[in-house]
Amino acid sequence: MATFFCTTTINYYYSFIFLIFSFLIIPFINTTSEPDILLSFKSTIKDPSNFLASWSNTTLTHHCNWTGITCTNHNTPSVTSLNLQSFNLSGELSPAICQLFNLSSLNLADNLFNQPIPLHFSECDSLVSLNLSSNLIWGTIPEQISQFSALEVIDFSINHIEGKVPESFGLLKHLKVINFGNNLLTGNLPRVFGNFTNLVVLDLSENQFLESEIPSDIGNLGKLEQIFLQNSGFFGVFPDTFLGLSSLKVLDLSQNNLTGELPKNLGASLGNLVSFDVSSNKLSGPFPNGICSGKTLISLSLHTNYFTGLLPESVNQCLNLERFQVQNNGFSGDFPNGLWSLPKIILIRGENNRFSGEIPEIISTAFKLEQIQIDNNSFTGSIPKGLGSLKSLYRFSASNNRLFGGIPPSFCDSPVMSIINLSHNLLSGKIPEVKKCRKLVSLALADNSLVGEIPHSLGELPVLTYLDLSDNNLTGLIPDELQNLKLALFNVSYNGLTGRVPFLLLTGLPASFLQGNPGLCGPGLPNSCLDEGKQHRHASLTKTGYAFISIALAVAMVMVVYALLLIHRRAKKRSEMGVWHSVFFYPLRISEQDLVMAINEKTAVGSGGTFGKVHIISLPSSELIAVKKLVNSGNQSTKYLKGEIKTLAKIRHKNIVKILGFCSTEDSIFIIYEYLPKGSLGDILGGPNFQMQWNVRLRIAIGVAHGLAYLHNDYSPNLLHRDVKSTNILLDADFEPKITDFALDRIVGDASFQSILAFESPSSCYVAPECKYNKKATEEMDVYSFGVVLLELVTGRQAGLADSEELSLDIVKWVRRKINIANGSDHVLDPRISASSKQEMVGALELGIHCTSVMPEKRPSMTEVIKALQTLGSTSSSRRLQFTSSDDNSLPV
Ligand SMILES: *[C@@H]1O[C@H](CO)[C@@H](O)[C@H](O)[C@H]1NC(C)=O
Ligand SMILES: *[C@@H]1O[C@H](CO)[C@@H](O)[C@H](O)[C@H]1NC(C)=O
Ligand SMILES: *[C@@H]1O[C@H](CO)[C@@H](O)[C@H](O)[C@H]1NC(C)=O
Ligand SMILES: *[C@@H]1O[C@H](CO)[C@@H](O)[C@H](O)[C@H]1NC(C)=O
Ligand SMILES: *[C@@H]1O[C@H](CO)[C@@H](O)[C@H](O)[C@H]1NC(C)=O
Ligand SMILES: *[C@@H]1O[C@H](CO)[C@@H](O)[C@H](O)[C@H]1NC(C)=O
Ligand SMILES: *[C@@H]1O[C@H](CO)[C@@H](O)[C@H](O)[C@H]1NC(C)=O
Ligand SMILES: *[C@@H]1O[C@H](CO)[C@@H](O)[C@H](O)[C@H]1NC(C)=O
Ligand SMILES: CC(=O)N[C@H]1CO[C@H](CO)[C@@H](O)[C@@H]1O
Repeated sequence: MATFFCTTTINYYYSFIFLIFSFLIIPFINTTSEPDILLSFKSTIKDPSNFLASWSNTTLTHHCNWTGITCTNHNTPSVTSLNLQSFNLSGELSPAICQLFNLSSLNLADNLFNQPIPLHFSECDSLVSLNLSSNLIWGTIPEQISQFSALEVIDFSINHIEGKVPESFGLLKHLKVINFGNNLLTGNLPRVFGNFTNLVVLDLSENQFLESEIPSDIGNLGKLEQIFLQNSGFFGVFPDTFLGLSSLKVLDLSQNNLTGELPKNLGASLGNLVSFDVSSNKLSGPFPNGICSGKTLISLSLHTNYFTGLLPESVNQCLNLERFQVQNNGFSGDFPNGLWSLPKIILIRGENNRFSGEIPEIISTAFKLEQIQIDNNSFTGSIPKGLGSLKSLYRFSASNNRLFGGIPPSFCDSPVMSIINLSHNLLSGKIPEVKKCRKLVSLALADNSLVGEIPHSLGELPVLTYLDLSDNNLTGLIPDELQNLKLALFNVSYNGLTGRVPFLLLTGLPASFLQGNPGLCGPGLPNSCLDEGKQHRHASLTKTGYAFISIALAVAMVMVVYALLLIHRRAKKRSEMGVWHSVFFYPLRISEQDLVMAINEKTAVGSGGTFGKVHIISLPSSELIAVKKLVNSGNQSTKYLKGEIKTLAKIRHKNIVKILGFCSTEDSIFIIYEYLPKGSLGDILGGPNFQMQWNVRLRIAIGVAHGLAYLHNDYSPNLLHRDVKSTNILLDADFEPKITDFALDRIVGDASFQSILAFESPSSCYVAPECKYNKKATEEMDVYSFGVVLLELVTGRQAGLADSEELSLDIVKWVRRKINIANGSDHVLDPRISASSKQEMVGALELGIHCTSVMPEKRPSMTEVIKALQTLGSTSSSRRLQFTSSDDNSLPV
């Protein structure tokens, strides 16, 4: 405080006065009342949503009753805990709070504090727990972290903390919970973890830039219950010392670079383990002998009462185990047999290894099992009949093994079963009738030796969406009942099926694969069902005399008439089924039926947009159109839908793709766009020989910016694009960009839009970081996405692509790291472009960084972007890239 007032005033006299003055106020501050301390803390905080409204000296509420505050139960109550989690707060964290002498817990998690680690909180003498998780904390962990020597709980997870963990961290000996998960820590971990003898939870997960062996001294921590080190660049072996972790319940070492075998006695020493995950590493060798060993456990599950106390120690292994995940490694040898019958086991994943062994019948006693995935191994034996008694099982996938024998009739008895994959095995016999699994979504039995007919009962499963029965020896007709399903995939290729293909399976609504069944007939197939009659006639002609000609002709006529009637009736049925609404804003000579028939796998192009594939269709006039099929969630009335699409279709701007028309039914909406021959910028960027001059790239950037600015400002109503990315930027023959897939939220509805986006691109690097906090879409979010595209143009890299040296998938982080490590832009600019364009590229890079600022309010508007891009082309004054963390301290570098 004193030094704060002692600025370098020239006049000593005033300094002296100030000095005396500040000595006077120190004792005053020390005795400040708790409400005043809290108000002073509040005064530097931004609280846009007014969550702290109750913090006020004008109300009569006692400060212990203010939002987020907990006090002691004394007659003079005093603040012990401050919980301001998820209040949307930002601004400055003032040290004033440390004057609350009894404050032991401070939780500021899930806010927007944007600053380095607040070391001044180490002045809070009683503080035991500090939670700053999910903020925008940046910078390194300073040596002075040791000042927090009283802390027991430190949670700095989900921030942007970078750099090495300093040795001095080891001085925080009282720590019980360490959580630095989801940050940007780098380098090797210091050997200080043995210091934390009280540690219960250790989380260093999701620090992809760490490069460290697992500190073996963690194994000395007898109280440790949870270890989370997943996806953090750990290499080397699984430490032997972990065998000493007798309290351990959760161990997650997945998605690292661990090698070698697991220690031999692993099972025996992890008796309390609930969750074991070493998936996606490079571990190898046989699984430790006897982990969750089979025989003893079977007898245990039957005779627990008699055996207690007498059993060898190893029997207690794994009894608490619920989740076992060893997938994506190089393990070999027999799969630990005892796992299949553990009393609490919920999840077993061992796919993509070289395990052998059988799934035992005793699996029927593992009644908590929900999920089994053992695809791509060498399992043998048959599918246990007991599977049907597991009432919680919702996924059983064992494709790509050597399972043989028949599929037991009970295989789909679990009432929650939703995914079954037994493709690529040696299964034989018929497909049993299925009735009980009303939640089955996906059934894959491809590439086995199944015979007999496709069960009609499949048509009664209300949510079956993927059905793959290809590469078997199935015979008979395709059941008409399958038309009742809303299939997305229907594959029966390479069987021995015969007869007419049910009409709705042919019309292109599901992706149908029918080839390799010479006996099938129907429109679009090599055999049309009408021809059957003709062949028949010829055959009879050669065999019989002329006397029968007239009879044969008559028969053929009857058959033709019958077939025509049938088609007519079905077509009628079909048109009754779906009511079509269509509006063309352009003279398109295509009927709705032709349009729907043309939407199939053959016409699908490109990497597929987020909201559905695009199909390129040739009109009879040989013009091409692009059609996008969206799912109609049915929330919008047809009238509303028409209105919305008309609104979008009226947009006329040279950088925005034209909408030519649309059709809709109950299930689907087809939007017809103009066709652009060059495809999307994203496809070109990702192509094998991407080459593009800088002036072309700059023109694309300017065009896209014009298109977005038009949507944001000039078009009425103002629109947001909401899905700007390079695959939504199409190029015409002259490389003039046109943006597509704009404002689809207005068509599918906001809720569907959000959920589709979240499902199809959960961590897309085009999505602005504030989308996590703020569900309401803003112009700034579009600007962020545009900035990502601009960075793609400058670097020549695809936004989400890993390069060989780094794991970073996010181009924004990649660019910032490169610039700060190399202290300049040279390593970021696309080397394929000649040095003469460098200055303009640096300018565009700067703009891209500006647009992708973490703080939305720091981003320029699209209009400003256009100006900046246009002046780039004209000025070539020397600019130097200056970008430090203080310019935009929101993002780590
Ligand atoms: C309430 O606090 C504000 C500043 O925090 C101060 O200006 C005001 O005088 C205080 N009012 C009362 C009644 O204490
Ligand atoms: C907080 O409010 C409750 C009722 O709302 C009251 O009973 C209690 O005495 C208040 N606590 C303090 C410390 O004023
Ligand atoms: C968070 O604050 C922003 C403004 O900074 C506001 O738009 C948003 O609605 C707030 N969110 C919540 C959950 O209050
Ligand atoms: C810190 O707050 C986050 C966010 O609510 C919470 O998930 C986490 O459990 C808290 N950390 C600790 C150690 O309690
Ligand atoms: C704790 O770790 C530090 C290194 O940071 C070391 O100097 C110190 O000796 C260790 N203390 C104990 C008790 O192990
Ligand atoms: C994993 O380790 C191997 C060699 O031990 C190394 O070549 C490779 O780069 C590492 N991969 C990652 C992602 O760290
Ligand atoms: C199958 O597992 C092996 C490892 O055993 C792996 O190399 C291979 O890529 C996997 N195949 C598929 C299709 O995932
Ligand atoms: C299945 O069909 C193939 C070829 O048509 C044949 O070679 C094979 O023996 C058949 N298998 C069974 C089990 O019928
Ligand atoms: C209830 C409680 O712990 N009160 C303490 C708060 O802090 C003051 C000053 O350190 C102590 O004197 C109280 O005992």
